[in-house]
Amino acid sequence: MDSKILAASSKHPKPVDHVFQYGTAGFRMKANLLDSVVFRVGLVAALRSRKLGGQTIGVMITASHNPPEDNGVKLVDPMGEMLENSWEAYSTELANAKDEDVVKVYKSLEEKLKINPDTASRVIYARDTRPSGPKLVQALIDALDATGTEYTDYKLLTTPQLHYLTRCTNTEGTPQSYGDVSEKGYYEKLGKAFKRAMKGKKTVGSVTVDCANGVGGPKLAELLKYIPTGSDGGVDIKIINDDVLKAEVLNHECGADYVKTKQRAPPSSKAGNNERCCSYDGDADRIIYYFTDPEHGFRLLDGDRIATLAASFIGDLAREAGLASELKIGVVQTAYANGASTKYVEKTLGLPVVCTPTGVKWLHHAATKFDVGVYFEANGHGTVVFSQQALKAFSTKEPESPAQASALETLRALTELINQTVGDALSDMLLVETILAHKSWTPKEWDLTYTDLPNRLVRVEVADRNIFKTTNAERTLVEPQGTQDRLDQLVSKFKDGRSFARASGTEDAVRVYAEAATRSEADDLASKIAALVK
Ligand code: NG1
Ligand code: ZN
Repeated sequence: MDSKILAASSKHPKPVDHVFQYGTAGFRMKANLLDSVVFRVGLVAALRSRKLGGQTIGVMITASHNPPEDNGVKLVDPMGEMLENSWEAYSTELANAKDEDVVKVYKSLEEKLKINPDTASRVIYARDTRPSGPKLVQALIDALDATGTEYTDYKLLTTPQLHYLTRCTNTEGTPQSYGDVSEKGYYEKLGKAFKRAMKGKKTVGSVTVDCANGVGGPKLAELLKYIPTGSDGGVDIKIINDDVLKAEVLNHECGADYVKTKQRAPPSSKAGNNERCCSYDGDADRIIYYFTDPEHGFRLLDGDRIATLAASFIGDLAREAGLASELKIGVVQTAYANGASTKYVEKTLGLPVVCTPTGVKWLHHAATKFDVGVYFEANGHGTVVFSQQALKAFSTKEPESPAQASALETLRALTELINQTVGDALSDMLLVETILAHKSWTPKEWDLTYTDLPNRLVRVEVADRNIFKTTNAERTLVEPQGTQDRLDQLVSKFKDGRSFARASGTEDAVRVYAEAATRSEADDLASKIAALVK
């Protein structure tokens, strides 16, 4: 095997002087720098699979909301979760090895982790619509062939579809089976669960879906064949920005990241006042809702809104089902969640909120501590996870009334509708549509549940972002010394003021977030804190 790895590696030389890091979103950069990285990630996937006794590992080639010329690669663990933390460091180590040291580092990991090279290794993989994808897939295949790994190429998929398939592959034929191991199985599962959850209801008006000209477009079109639409009741979906043939339009002036950061609808959107709209990102693991209010203009319904909507609906159902005292329901957010949403969950919904550092893996992990854990980043990446106890309660509780039976049936349908492996724009959208249909809400009623505190997020270029060290889920700076005290003093002068600064994990910059009672105060506070950290 060593000579095979050596020969294959020579076809994928590492660009000199480039330092790679497996970050919160895997490896991500300009696609022309990624060839050696993807090859070596293939080696890591083989090691990881062998370490786990031949369980299947997922490899996704995507750069999500980044521009079309970028690409990236990330690994998916057997149950569809993100790669275990310690393996991020092994991936980084192998990605940065000199060409002549690749086999040596591979062998040293094998030895250190006590991996038996004779154990079978299995991988499944997919990519988004970027033109650089097929060439990078070849680099991956070369690594899988060199390591004697069995593999299945799922071609084009959304990131959450690959997470789904990874879990299905590893649970096939067991009592924990997550669904049929095929792309069709994914649509069938969602379609069936959506019909059950909707109970013949229909959403008010239509929803316009901006697919960011990414892989979500064709996949949503496919999903529509499995769900009730238009005259059958259900949901009336209008797809826009679904051009995957012109590479340059991917994420260009559209998509969830554009809408969230620019706080405006994509210019291509023709939706009228009060019409519900949503945007996916380039690999369809994020979703953001929005609409135009005739009085107040553009209104964003972001990840915090989806989390509060889901928590409120599931909390009500658990009460109606007589399970409220048995099940711990909670919401997980990051420090970027709007303070008004946190207050709404704690005070109005009466549910606990946990704050974790940025990065979905932290949120996901914290959510699994609840029986029903709702987690979302403000940017629209999130889902709901259910504990074994919750699943058991939903399926075994004897209903004492037709109302209880109905609530239990809706809860069971939701556990099938929600992609519990990872944030999933298609599944999250069907969840939101189900809740709005049950409540007969337009986006206006949803928007009225609470009022966001005015906030500002600024990106500050600094000489060295690594000097900024935080604690308390990134809300408190421990270094540079004294900075947090000065920050606190500035914040104390603002009504409802809150602010924090942390080094970005994906960009060479420090991000400053500030919120306060009014727009001008939030802006003022953000610029004062930005000046402080500069
Ligand atoms: P960084 O660059 O570490 O702030 C950003 C997003 C995260 C997350 C990651 C991964 C903000 C403020 N930060 O992280 O929420 O999505 O990218 O994509 O949106
Ligand atoms: Zn994404």
